[in-house]
Amino acid sequence: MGNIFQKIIDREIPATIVYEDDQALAFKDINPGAPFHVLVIPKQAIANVGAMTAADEQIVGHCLLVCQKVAAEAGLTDYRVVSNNGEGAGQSVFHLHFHVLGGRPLKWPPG
Ligand code: DGP
Repeated sequence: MGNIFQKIIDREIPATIVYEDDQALAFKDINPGAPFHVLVIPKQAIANVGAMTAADEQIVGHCLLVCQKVAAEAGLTDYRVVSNNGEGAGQSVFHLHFHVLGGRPLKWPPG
């Protein structure tokens, strides 16, 4: 049981996985917003940045290093890492995830 990302971790639904280790998983976003759009998630269930506790510092730092790794492996030097926190900010899946977007010019701020 769990949200859609837990099902991806558990291999109950398919995803194009680009990186995995004991703590984190990275897979292609099903609805890409850029030529490169990967989601990096902790295997541990944390709803979002707002739900983090001090105990989650290590795993979230690890996820950011995975963001760095998948972007570098794709040959990207310029990319965006973003995490939507709450429905009003565009969060639709309540399992912490970092979007890694690149491969096109990225304007700031996003809409
Ligand atoms: P957010 O809106 O920030 O919570 O981002 C959720 C992202 O998850 C969104 O860009 C689409 C993606 N997504 C939702 N369901 C699936 C799925 O089943 N597989 C994959 N690969 N991505 C999904």
